[in-house]
Amino acid sequence: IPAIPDIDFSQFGEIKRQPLQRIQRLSSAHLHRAWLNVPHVTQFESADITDLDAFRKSAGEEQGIKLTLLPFLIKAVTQTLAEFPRFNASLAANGEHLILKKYRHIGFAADTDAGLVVPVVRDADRKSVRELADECAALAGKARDGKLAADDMKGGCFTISSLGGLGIRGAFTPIVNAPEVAILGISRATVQPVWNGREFSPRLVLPLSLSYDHRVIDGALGARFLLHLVKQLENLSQLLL
Ligand code: CAO
Repeated sequence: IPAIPDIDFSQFGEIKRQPLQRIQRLSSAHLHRAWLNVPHVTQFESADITDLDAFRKSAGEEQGIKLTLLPFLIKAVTQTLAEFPRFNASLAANGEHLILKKYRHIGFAADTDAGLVVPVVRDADRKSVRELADECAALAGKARDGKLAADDMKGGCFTISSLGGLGIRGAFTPIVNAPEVAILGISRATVQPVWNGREFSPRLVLPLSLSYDHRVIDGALGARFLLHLVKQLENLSQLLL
């Protein structure tokens, strides 16, 4: 691709050169590769998580633990992947076949001072929400302390990038974490007036942004995946199975 010209910016004013940290250099190359190789499509949807959030808060209080949305999202994603195996696959390097994975390891993007890392929860489909919460907290702690081992970041099938904790409400277009074929972006849930057929009622609405590799997933499948995910998030008894 045509290179961006190397410019001496000091001709325009004072500058300071800041070397990138190791993780930033690695993720920069990785993201660039994914951006150039994967034809991305992003679809947006929202889920009514009013009931889920009430349950999350009361269960957290009851068990005396900090229960965030992330473990519930992982649970809903693993249940949805079970119905849509193409999202739990990778495209062979020669582009001639799909490799469908029978395991469901879920990565989540974690923001650290050293840069972006993606720890992976192994066999997330076989774990309870409580186990997922404990494991996410442990992995996020290791990430913040710069203590993740290479193995903690390997083998992911699907990634969740949650910016909700930062307070940003707008949807965004996450880059697929290739060789995975899809990634789910989460923004801040907000209370919104939702028409229930008779009146507007205040509901907690969570914005979802799903990016996928259009070589593997077409728009109709993307839409079905998102709608199924919404159904899982909105149906507590199903989600907690
Ligand atoms: N809507 C509303 N509130 C949310 C929310 C959402 N979607 N997501 C999190 N919150 C709340 C949590 O419940 C928590 O509230 P309390 O402090 O009142 O309990 C608060 O926001 C902080 O949550 P958190 O972000 O610390 O926890 P988490 O489990 O949701 O996320 C982690 C953990 C590791 C994903 C997160 O800390 C992080 O690093 N996010 C950034 C990911 C990132 O950089 N993505 C971009 C990658 S591409 O460049």
